[in-house]
Amino acid sequence: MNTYQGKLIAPKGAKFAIVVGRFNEFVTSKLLGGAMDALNRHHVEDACVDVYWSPGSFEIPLLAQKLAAGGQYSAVICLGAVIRGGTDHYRYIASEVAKGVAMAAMSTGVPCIFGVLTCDTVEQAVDRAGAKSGNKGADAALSAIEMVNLLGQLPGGFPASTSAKSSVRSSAKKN
Ligand code: INI
Repeated sequence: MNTYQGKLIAPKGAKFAIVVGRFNEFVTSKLLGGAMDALNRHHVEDACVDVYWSPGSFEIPLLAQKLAAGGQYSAVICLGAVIRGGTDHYRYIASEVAKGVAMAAMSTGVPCIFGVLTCDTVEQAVDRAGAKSGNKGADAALSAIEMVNLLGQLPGGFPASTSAKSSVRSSAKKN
């Protein structure tokens, strides 16, 4: 029996994009700090990371999709903070960003990691951004490294983004 599992080792030459929403920046900047810290601790240097700020979480999927399809990045780490307000607005944003990030990954073959907090209160968001409940930005960065490593073990190996690029090209040809 063969069992495959990603190690927390980024393959040499792996490049990461981080897309981070500016809305609730007091939380998302902490997620970004946690993600960078986790990447650095796992020997991913700053030069191998590009950070893109979107206005809010709703805009994250489009950026993630474009970056993943571009073929430059091994993974896209998506960070945001959606916090329930007095209306339903929160619910629409939360469901669109979750669906959109999943679609970006599925349509390109590049891991797009969901590090977007969806919280009832500001306190919950702060807790998950480095206070009581860890740092979900750091967790997202570790998931990204693990996925890049795991995809590298699949037939075809690393870089995973090469196959994504060719699948995007071939679907573009059909249209
Ligand atoms: N964006 C967030 O990232 N978090 C929120 O909690 C939020 N709320 O609640 O409004 C939010 N709104 C902005 C949204 O993401 C878009 O930027 C905006 O609607 C423009 O498209």
